[in-house]
Amino acid sequence: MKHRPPAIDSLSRRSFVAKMAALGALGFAGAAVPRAGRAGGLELPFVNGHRELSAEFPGKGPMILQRTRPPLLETPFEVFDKGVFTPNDRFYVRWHLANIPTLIDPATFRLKVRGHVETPLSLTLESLAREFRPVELVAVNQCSGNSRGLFEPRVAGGEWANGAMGNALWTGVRLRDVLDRAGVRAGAVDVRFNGLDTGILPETPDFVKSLGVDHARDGEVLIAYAMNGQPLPLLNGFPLRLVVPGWYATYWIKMLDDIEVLVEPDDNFWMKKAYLIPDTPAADILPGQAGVKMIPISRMVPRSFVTNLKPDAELPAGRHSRIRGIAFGGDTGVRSVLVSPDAGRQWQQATLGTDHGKYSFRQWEATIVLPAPGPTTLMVKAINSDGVAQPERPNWNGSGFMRNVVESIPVRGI
Ligand SMILES: Nc1nc2c(c(=O)[nH]1)N[C@H]1C(S)=C(S)[C@@H](COP(=O)(O)O)O[C@H]1N2
Ligand SMILES: [Mo]
Repeated sequence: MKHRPPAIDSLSRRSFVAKMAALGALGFAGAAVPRAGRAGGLELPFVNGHRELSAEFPGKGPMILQRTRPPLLETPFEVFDKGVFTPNDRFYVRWHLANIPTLIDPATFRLKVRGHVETPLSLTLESLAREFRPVELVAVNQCSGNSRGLFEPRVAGGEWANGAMGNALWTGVRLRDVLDRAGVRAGAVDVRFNGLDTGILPETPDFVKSLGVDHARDGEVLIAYAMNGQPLPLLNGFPLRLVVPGWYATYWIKMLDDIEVLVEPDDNFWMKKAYLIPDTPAADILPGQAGVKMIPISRMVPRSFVTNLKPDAELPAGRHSRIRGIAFGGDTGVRSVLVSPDAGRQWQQATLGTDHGKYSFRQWEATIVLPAPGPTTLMVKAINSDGVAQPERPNWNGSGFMRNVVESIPVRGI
């Protein structure tokens, strides 16, 4: 089980700012989209699942190419077997709008805080790193549509397999501390976040998201300037991104440069039209079900995966096999992980690895015995600290959000 990635202590914050400055000027002078070149292909487990691997994006190793512009890059699943922290160069990427700055000068970059505040702010990266207390938190960033390609019946959208998620140590400052410096005035309702990316057409709604003012001030939401001890990769939001622990990544605004305190509920397109889910447990409805109340997506639900076996792996029947994987509780920690060697007839407890905090991936391992030679199904199920278990039947909705069914892997006893 891997150790923590290097953290940034207060003494090294000064040199960290210098490192960001150097990166902004040089490291990102390339294009946000690759020129050409492929690193092979692979099959995701659904119809039309063929994808190319690309290692041509700035700051990224081999990634599953879902789309080039704006980039949608999926983490190859074997990366999750290698450690509890997802490396920055293998961390998935998702953007809505195609104009993504490729050159950001950290010396002139400013984070603005404005709207219903006493004192509007325009903060340099240096003042954020030096004048506010640094905070560290390990948290899973997962796209609302992670695993959408596995929905049955199929739904439209980015056809991800299970790799639109990652776990990192985030370093930054509390959003609350920044809001407090500006002084949120009485009557504030929402806090809206915007990044530097824009659409190509003027009519494309800018990608902005909001949190309720109490959530924004809860002390857990961070403005992060580092990921696993390094500046954020350009495509993961250099130089600043919002980290909203336990909530789907749509709220984790990248290249964050503008925070606006609102006196009205935010009714922009991305809050009121997009990223809505049925107001039912795990956003689950029947295909075709009408008249369902829709609400903005918010908290994540528990999930777990086997990482050291591929589908149709062969395991010795009647003898011990070690299996391992990752789990996360969603908006809270992992209470337990259960595995079944026989398609859910019997379940046994897995051993949990190091606890990196309730919003982190949790590694697990177990010794199982396949009952007999021949095909069987391994299953893994997480139960979170609130007692919420993954469902045995897949949850479904028309946007392909929040999939969290108990995972099944066909294997063969030999
Ligand atoms: N500025 C900006 N931030 C954004 C987005 C975006 O399109 N623009 N997409 C959001 C969505 S839907 C997801 S899933 C995450 C993806 O984060 P990642 O690319 O760092 O993995 O970024 C979020 N933050
Ligand atoms: Mo997303």
